[in-house]
Amino acid sequence: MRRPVRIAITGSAGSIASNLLFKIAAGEMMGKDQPVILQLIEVPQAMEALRGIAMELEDCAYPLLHTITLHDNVEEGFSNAHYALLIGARPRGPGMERRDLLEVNAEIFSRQGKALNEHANRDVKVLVVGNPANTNALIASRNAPDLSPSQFTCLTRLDQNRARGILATQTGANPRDIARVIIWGNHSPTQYPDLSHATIHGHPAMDEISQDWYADEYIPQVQNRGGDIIKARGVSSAPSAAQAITDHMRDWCLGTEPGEFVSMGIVSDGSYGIEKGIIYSYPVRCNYGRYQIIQGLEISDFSRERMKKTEQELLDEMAVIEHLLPK
Ligand code: NAX
Repeated sequence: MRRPVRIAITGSAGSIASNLLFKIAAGEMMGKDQPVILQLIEVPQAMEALRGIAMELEDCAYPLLHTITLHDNVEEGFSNAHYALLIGARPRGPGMERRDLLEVNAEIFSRQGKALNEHANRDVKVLVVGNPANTNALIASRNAPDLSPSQFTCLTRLDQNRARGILATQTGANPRDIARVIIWGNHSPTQYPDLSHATIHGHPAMDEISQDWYADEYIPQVQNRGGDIIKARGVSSAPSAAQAITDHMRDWCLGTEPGEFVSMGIVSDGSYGIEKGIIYSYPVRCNYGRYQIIQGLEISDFSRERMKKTEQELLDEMAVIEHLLPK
């Protein structure tokens, strides 16, 4: 048996984590031969609920679940973590402006970045899920000067999975036969789900759908899926978010399928003319625990306009919190 890896998770008593923890403990994320130590982190008021979740995990008697530890602070919770899943965030309250939301989360993610810098394993892989995910990841990374910005990612895999699922339903294909769907930019309604390079059974996906359906129905449907789920269920996506987190981390750590690429929010190196330094969702290929941006894709004017729009939103978000970033 391998040595166990340490996975720290904030927001561990929340809806997403309540689905995710059981998948991790069952080996769906790190592999069926990889024992895990779960370092579960919550705010002090939620520690009792967290104890309940820990009891349920224990009651599943998972062979791969080595140890569970519970923490009401990130400094202790991130200790020696190989992986950090930052799910907890402050939701938008009544009367709260987007600016207030960005600023209050900036404080939370500054502290988490500092704590990762001081206490986590030097090779820690970080996934930010809590919204606004891209900008929260940027803040955490900027507060961790001893870690590489490439260690910080944010979740856009849920958007990619949604884009695949909706296309599968429309065309009657199995999602497994759909490849190379891309999400560019921000995890927000400005994101751009791009099918120009996507394939179904190896043939161009765009041959199977009309341009009008793509532009007028498909793109807005993917962009607004999160809001539509809240309207329908009264609660936000949780099982699908847990699946996407599992997919993101598994691919990052164990590698992408041959020939496939996946979308991850990562620090921009200026590829495709996007501002360097922001956290932007790109198509990547992963191998040996590292990711590489897919280069050389042809970008149409239609795509360029949408990629720029979502980039601009990220630049605007950064402008709001810039004064809170360490110099
Ligand atoms: P819940 O409100 O069910 O759970 C959040 C949990 O985080 C709560 O238990 C809370 O006590 C805890 N928490 C808050 N601040 C914390 C802190 N500083 N340290 C530790 N724990 C803290 O929300 P849930 O549905 O689980 O969603 C969590 C976050 O994911 C939200 O910000 C949500 O907007 C975001 N999402 C992001 C997605 C993405 O694709 N990037 C998709 C799903 C989801 O909407």
